[in-house]
Amino acid sequence: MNMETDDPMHGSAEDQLYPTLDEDMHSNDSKKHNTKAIANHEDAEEELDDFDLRPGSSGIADHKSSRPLEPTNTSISQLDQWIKHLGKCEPLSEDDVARLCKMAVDVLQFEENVKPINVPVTICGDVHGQFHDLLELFKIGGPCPDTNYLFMGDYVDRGYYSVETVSYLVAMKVRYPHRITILRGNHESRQITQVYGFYDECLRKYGSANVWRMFTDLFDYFPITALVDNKIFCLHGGLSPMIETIDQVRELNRIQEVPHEGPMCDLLWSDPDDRGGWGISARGAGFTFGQDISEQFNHTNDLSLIARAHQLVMDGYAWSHQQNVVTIFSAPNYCYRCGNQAAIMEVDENHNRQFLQYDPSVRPGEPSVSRKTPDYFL
Ligand SMILES: [Mn+2]
Repeated sequence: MNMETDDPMHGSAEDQLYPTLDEDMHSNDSKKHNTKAIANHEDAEEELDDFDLRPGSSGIADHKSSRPLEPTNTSISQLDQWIKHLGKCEPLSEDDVARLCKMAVDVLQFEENVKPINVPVTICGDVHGQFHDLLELFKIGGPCPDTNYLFMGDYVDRGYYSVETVSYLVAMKVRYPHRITILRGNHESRQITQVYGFYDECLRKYGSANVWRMFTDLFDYFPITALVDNKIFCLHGGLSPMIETIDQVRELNRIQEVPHEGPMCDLLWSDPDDRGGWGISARGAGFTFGQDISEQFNHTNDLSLIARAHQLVMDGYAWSHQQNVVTIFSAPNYCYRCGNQAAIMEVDENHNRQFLQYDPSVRPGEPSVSRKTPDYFL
């Protein structure tokens, strides 16, 4: 399978660490800013200082708890209120985002780099700020906490509602910490969000970069991989030439901005490829890896499958490497123009897998659709 030939948007819908200047998802103002920021990589650090990029500058992690946050009646009713508000696609106030992010630090800081997860669980790919489609996802897959969810990153950028999308998922995470897992994608990063939309959206909706600073500080705490019943290794991007065993992932220090290279970068940026071995990625970060690499990794770690997201696939899911790897993409009609279906993968108590595909959410005034018949059993 070659996902690139399937992809009508190849080149403009694929993330780049250092994108070319013909990216077209931005306003003129932000384009000016971004052009300046990325015109010369040597100057990038100077430019970024303008926005006080220092991790921790939001203060959300200044007073971390020494043990996981225990929900109280007060915090539960507060969270339920926020979830209800966000469910109408209305952003929280800046003060409430600060409260939410502080609570989330005290949940996420205690999660492992490789988050253990039990079946049944429903595994989801990129959402990218398409808030109405996220609500559709929960309709198709069943509401949380009745259904357990694992999201594999890329909540922000590209779509118009990154603020509402990430606020909603983080609020759900704090409200139901044992029912939903949110991994980090390559877009959950200070650098990438300044180029692909989340930074500009925060400025537009809040009038300052404070909310962006809080969320990007929070992203440093997101776990980077998950392991479903010791059999399905889940992550945003793919494998790394520096990682042979899952134990090596456990040893990484993940509480930092996504680095430009190295194992943590690769896990969030790499892609499977038809070519064998390791290859240079056109994205400018991570690697491509062949079937030989996936088979070896699954054999070494006694895995049945690598589940990952990160690439647009027209059916919402796509197998590669003779079913050693599956790609799941959960943003239908990506960027509101790619024409792709979205999918999620349910894994039941017996490890049966079932894909549920869906189209863009129906907007007010249009007829609603019911849960689709699954098209695939294994
Ligand atoms: Mn991605």
